[in-house]
Amino acid sequence: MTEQRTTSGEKLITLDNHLRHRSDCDAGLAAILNEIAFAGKIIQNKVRRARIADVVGAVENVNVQGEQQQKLDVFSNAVLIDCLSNCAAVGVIASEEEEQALILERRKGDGEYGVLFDPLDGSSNIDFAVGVGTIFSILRNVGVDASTQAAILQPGTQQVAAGYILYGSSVLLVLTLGDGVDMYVLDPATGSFLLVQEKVSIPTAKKIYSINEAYRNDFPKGYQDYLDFAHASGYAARYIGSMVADVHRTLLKGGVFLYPPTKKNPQGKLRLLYEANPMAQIIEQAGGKALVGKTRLLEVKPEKVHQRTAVILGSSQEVDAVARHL
Ligand code: AHM
Ligand code: MG
Repeated sequence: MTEQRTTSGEKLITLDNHLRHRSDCDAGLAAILNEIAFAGKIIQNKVRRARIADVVGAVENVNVQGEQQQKLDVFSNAVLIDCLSNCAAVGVIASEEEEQALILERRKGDGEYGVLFDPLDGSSNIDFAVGVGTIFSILRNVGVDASTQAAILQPGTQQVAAGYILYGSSVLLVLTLGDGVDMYVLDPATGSFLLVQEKVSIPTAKKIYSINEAYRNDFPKGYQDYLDFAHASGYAARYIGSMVADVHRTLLKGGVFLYPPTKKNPQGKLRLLYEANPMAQIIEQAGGKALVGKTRLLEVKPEKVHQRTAVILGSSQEVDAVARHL
């Protein structure tokens, strides 16, 4: 892991500056990432002022997945769509909160990227001031056709960039462009995301598992066997119930994060395109592994925008330990 060092003692490389000096980031991609970061600043402000601004709690709608929408889900979704719609490089947008992918008609054919996101993951935790986050995936906008969603139904290996913004006790942007993972922190004094770590790497092993163990009896037998192994081997359990926060801890501290198939969600609960794929790319780029059962998660060919998947991701040795039991 490379810690940023400066002569002043302050970390002063902004996200924008850092992206401008990368050969693997064209102007369109940089513009999109800056728009996502800008949306994140607006969302974090609303999250922080949630009780003051009266945006705690649910709206009457359920979303396309049949889940209760929180006021902040709706707000965050609208902010991201507004910001990304202003960006000429975006041709397609897909969100957890929208039934269909939005093809930006006026740019059909020349918006060269597709952006997929979960605007506010873990939002059922928002009323309790628990860390929540925005997860995003950026793909090349191939074969845009308003009648299909082909542009976004690409395996995770095709992601040009992926990342998340964690609205926790500080606001972090974790990003990969397919060549390592960089971490930025939002500086409240300047309103800028500042680079704090390049080439973030995940520990290869750590005896921590992160799973909703209350569903144990609903998991396939292999996962139950893994939990028995973990109990017998001195593992600790850590589960926030907010994927961004659980994956972020796993990235920095090591361990394994799992969301197996359950009787209620036989395909798993998490969404492949805008939750599992971006997190899998971050973890792989940091030196870890991400699987669905025994298959590499990033190679799954998606069939539906809101497709669900099981997830095993984290330190390579810990992911291997789970896979050995399946
Ligand atoms: P959401 O996108 O509706 O917020 O749901 C996803 C969240 C993840 O953040 C978290 O990992 C998971 O749901 C927790 O699910 P459970 O409460 O079943 O453990
Ligand atoms: Mg989510």
